[in-house]
Amino acid sequence: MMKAQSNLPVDGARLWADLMALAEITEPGKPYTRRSFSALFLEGRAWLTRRFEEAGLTVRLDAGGNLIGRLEGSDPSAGTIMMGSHSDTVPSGGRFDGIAGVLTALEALRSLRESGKVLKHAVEVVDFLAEEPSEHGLSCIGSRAMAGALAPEMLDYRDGVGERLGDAIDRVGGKVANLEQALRQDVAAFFELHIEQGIVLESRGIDLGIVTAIVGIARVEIRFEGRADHAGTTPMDLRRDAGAAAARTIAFAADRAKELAAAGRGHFVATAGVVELAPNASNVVPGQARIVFDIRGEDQALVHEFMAELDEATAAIAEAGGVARNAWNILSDAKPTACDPRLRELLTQSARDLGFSTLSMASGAGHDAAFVARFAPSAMVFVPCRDGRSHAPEEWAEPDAIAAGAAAIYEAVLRFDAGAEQTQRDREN
Ligand code: HGY
Ligand code: MN
Ligand code: MN
Repeated sequence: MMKAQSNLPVDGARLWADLMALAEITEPGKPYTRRSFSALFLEGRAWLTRRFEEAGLTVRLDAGGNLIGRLEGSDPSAGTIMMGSHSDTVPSGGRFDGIAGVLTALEALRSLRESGKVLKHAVEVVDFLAEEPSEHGLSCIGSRAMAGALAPEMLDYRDGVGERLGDAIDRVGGKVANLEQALRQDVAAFFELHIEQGIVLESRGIDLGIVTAIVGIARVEIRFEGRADHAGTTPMDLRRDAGAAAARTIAFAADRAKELAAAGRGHFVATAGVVELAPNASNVVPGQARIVFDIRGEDQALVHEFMAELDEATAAIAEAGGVARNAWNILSDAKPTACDPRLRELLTQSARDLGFSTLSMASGAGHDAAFVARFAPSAMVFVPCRDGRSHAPEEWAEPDAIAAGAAAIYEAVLRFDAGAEQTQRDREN
């Protein structure tokens, strides 16, 4: 268990109060749910805006719909140190996934301002829009926009009620007509705190994780078209059962992914998190089936090998089942991302000098840092979460652990700023 530290440079109690207050803004009876683009999400954004303003930050929304709080530095040529994560949740998710990263960044900035220290760099806290897969089927929407990776065709993805993603971004304050304004050339470093969403740190009694790499994530949508028929009168050998094709596909993927996960080629996982049948009635042979796979790996070649096998298997399953595979859509295919070695070292040293143990580890979860890393050196610090549970209301992290992570980021920001000065002096000598 983390040993509580009293002399941290951040206010852990204030940070915890923020976390619990934002957790209150959730769908009643379905904790904790604050889906991107929803009215509740906007209520959470309004709360964050007030907290950013109370902390003395200048606040804006960029063209990608990202909420940004900023504290200017003493040297405009030094650029910006950015921190942040996301405030949206999965359905019935947790109170810490993403939210801890936004609020620890806010706490670090508040503490920095209250300390009277003025950094050379400007410092920002960012709440990235829609990190979780939105109802349109896309994740990391705001950080993709900032990285110039929000492709025009993605803006036409529609949600369950037919709203275009581009219209949704505009509706929450972005401006897709001027997406290029979201691009950043000024970010010198990015730090993201996140709960681990796994069990490694807690099970090994380590205080903080320093992330080496973030897995690449591909999402594939598959549709089968059979024929809806009476479930009682249609002979088995005449059925064109789209549901049976989906079931065979999911079983194939689960077995094959388990084999590849043990192949010694780094972290590898795959799951069918979305399975829809139509007309979805117990006494009707399913005429349609829709599956969305989430496939992740540290080794992108392995992800692509698995996708090729899945493509082949589903074509054979469709053929054998007398159904058509009428959609094979690669919704997204983000490559694995290495975290910046220098920032990792800064985080590790900062954590250790504050008295915390650290472990270098990969991230099986995707994060906004994976897109920020396309335009700025990026690093992540993980905080243990109880039983490794996440994406569930049971998600929990200890107040002291969150405060430790905030302190490590605070310290790493100071050292980066000072280090830049040192590097500057080295360059000049
Ligand atoms: O799915 C993920 O890895 C992240 O929580 N969006
Ligand atoms: Mn998540
Ligand atoms: Mn997250």
